[in-house]
Amino acid sequence: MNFGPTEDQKSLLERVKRFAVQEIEPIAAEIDLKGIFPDDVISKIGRIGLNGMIIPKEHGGMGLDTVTYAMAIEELSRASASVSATVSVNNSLVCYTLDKFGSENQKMKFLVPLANGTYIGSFAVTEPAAGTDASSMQTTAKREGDSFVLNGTKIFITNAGKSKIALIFAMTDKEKGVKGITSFIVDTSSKGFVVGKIEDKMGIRGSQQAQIFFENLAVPAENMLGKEGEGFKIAMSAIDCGRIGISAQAVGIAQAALDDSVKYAKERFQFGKPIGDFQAIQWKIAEMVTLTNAARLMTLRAAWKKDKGERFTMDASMAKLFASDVAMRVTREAVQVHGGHGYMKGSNVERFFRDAKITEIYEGTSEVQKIVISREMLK
Ligand code: COS
Repeated sequence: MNFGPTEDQKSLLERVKRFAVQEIEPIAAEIDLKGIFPDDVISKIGRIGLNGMIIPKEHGGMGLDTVTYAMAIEELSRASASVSATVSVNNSLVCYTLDKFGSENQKMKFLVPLANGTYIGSFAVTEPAAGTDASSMQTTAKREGDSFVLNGTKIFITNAGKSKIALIFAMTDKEKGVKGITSFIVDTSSKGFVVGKIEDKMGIRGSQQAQIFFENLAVPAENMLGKEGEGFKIAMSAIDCGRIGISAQAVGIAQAALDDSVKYAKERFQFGKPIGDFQAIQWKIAEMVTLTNAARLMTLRAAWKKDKGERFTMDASMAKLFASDVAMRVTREAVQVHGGHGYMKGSNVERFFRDAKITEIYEGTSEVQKIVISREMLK
């Protein structure tokens, strides 16, 4: 077992860090405040390969393992969780899923441009009446000749309105419940694909989430991903990988909050000395660093199990459950360390605190992670 990064990992992470510091950090507060999707930065991220990190080189990606991917997502998240949300969805939910379940033709046509940064993708499971209970989805896909015709509504879809390719999950046979869900690769410029309201959110305000409507949207049958009725398993498998990305994001947010708190504790003087000289602050810093390191280890271990080809569902859920809780606890303490300054709009820790909350909700709430973990333990 080796806890240190390899030379290759070090060199990639240095490049990602440089990019994050030079290109993302300077705009992070503004994109949050104004709720702007940073098109230029996301395009640059695509051009340097970070949108297809875990995809083999022959399909347009960087061919990295998941451990390295998680480290890179952490690095991006330290600068902006809004940016890393877009990157994580594209890598884990979209590219990984196409790589795992797509045919060679589908990979050449859709995965290559998604992994090499030409396009970004989105992943649409959630509906007004189907969030945690994905099996209750109402979107239907009816076979008509060589096509499936989709009707329905999706909500909270990350990258909607920005993505060229969307993975859409729809009911091809309602009677069969979860076994009646099928997955489709959809060109979002098709007739009948309508992007609705763009959400105004508490955090990750520089990422874009929107509603999508399907109005007799015809999808060629050859764009079915996997087999008919396999959609739920495909979605769950995608989200397993996605949860590693969100854990890494949570670790990055916590690390950024910790870094700012350590700096502030040395600079801020009260009663004639830095506040870091007081045990009240020292204990907070000690707990923050311990929790953040533990969350990182769990995240990297889940990624390592995936890389070894082992079942990693429970590890990904444990990592996300723990890391998202750590992100909340550490950012709450970071605001406390900063006092009134940390409560003001425009302070980094105020943004980190709001960004952290989503990691307990998306790609499966903390309550869902407990269901997944306990089921594995008790089966
Ligand atoms: N990977 C692959 N297959 C999986 C899987 C996984 N992680 N989890 C479940 N499956 C398979 C099961 O093996 C089962 O197939 P078989 O009957 O052939 O064995 C099938 O999927 C149905 O599984 P299950 O009966 O466990 O489904 P449930 O409806 O009971 O699942 C939970 C319940 C809550 C665990 C599930 O619905 C879930 O994770 N929901 C959260 C969804 C989510 O994260 N939503 C966020 C928005 S999407 S980004």
